[in-house]
Amino acid sequence: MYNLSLFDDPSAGLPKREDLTEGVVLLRHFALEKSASLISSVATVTTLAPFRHLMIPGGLRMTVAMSNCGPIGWTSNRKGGYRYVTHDPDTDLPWPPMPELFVELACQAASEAGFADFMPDACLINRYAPGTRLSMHQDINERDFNAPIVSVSLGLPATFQLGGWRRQDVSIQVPLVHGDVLVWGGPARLRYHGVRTLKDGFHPNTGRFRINLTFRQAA
Ligand code: MD6
Ligand code: FE
Repeated sequence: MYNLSLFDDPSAGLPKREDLTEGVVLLRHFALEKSASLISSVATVTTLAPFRHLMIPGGLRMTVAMSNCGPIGWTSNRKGGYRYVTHDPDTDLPWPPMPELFVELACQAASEAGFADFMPDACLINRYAPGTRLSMHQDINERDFNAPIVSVSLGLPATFQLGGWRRQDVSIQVPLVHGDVLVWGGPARLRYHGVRTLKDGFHPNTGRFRINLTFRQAA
């Protein structure tokens, strides 16, 4: 079980900023101060656009639950495949607006990592329960691969797998904890990546969940 204690901060002593590979910057605890507000905004957004387990083209359901906010949102179903849409297919309503706090944080993180002028139009919200995982994939549904992706981790810790440009390439394991921000772009933009099976635990801010926000310039 993972429980937060003052005495076992897994990122204690690690650098605040780390270049993991060309184009991937880990900003440790970058979102920590805003984390409580981020989590309450996630609750508001997902009241309007509830978390759901999307079906992938092969007919399987994802174990990770997803929602979106912003002008466009990522979705998938059996027939249409992976794509961005302006309306939530479950409610036929536009996705909830992206909270100002989200935009601010994403732009600050991008700029800190060396990507000026980042302006997200999509925020995908992933929710992991213990036992769930995200298999290795590339993010290829965005229009312009020159824009980075900003990824914010909240709640239970996870191991992020950072792979190469082919699915079978070896990956490095990156531990991500509450408040960490990963900025992902440039030559790394099309690397395979995934999230290993979440371990059980309890986090004071999210309970038995990990929440991940990925900000994209998708349209
Ligand atoms: C996650 N993240 O951390 C899943 N994709 O829950 C992603 O799939 C991801 O963190 C592109 C860029 C950064 C990411
Ligand atoms: Fe991804």
